[in-house]
Amino acid sequence: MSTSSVVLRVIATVPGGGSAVGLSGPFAVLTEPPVLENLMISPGRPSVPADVNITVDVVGGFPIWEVWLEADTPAVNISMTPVAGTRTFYASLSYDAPASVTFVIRASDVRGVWASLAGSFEAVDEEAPIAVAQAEPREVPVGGTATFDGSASTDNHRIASYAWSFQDKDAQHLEGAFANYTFLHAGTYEVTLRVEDASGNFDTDVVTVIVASSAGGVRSETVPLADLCALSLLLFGLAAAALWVALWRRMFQDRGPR
Ligand SMILES: [Ca+2]
Repeated sequence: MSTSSVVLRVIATVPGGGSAVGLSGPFAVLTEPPVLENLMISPGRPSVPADVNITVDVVGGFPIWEVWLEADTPAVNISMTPVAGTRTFYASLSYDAPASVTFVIRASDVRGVWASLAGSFEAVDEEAPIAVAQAEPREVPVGGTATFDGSASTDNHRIASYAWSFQDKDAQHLEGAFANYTFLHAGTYEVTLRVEDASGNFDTDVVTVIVASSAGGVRSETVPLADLCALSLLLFGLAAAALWVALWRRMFQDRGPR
């Protein structure tokens, strides 16, 4: 316990100018500052968006005059609110973005004697974005250009990067919420969008683009085997029917009146 020594000097003056001086003491005067303890940050690792509650208990030999919270992010210097019937003071800070936060709490008693306590915490982003891949148009002729659109993707904070990837002979990579690409080969293309936030959380989505060999329709790169079989059977049937018709006509003409 810290003390200072104080001596009181009493001067008594009477009418007519006479006076007397008396000394009293020394007295021991308590100079110990208030104590800040039980600092609590809740939640301890806030995930944005989040409200962070900071509480501290302030005790001392004299009544507490005021308690302040000074933080760097956001830059504030606010008075903490006393909890009635306790020695606890609290304040709340809001975070929409990740941040490394440091703060100092200062408490002063009615004598003006004060003390401080420092703290820190990390406001983090642990929520992955939601990727939404779109393309316009979804069907293009060979030589046509499609625009990839990832602008409908969302995140609790913000999306830091958009990356498009697909295979067109070689692996193709494009960047940006919007990206244009001219297709030179017919086929069906699975275009993957990957969106990532500033904390490295990510999500993917796929949009399909069909590239037709001509403006009149979509040409497949390969014809399914079942379609080839069906076509062969049809041609064979037609040929057989034509042969039978020819035979019957030949027979009818051979047996007819001459
Ligand atoms: Ca996020």
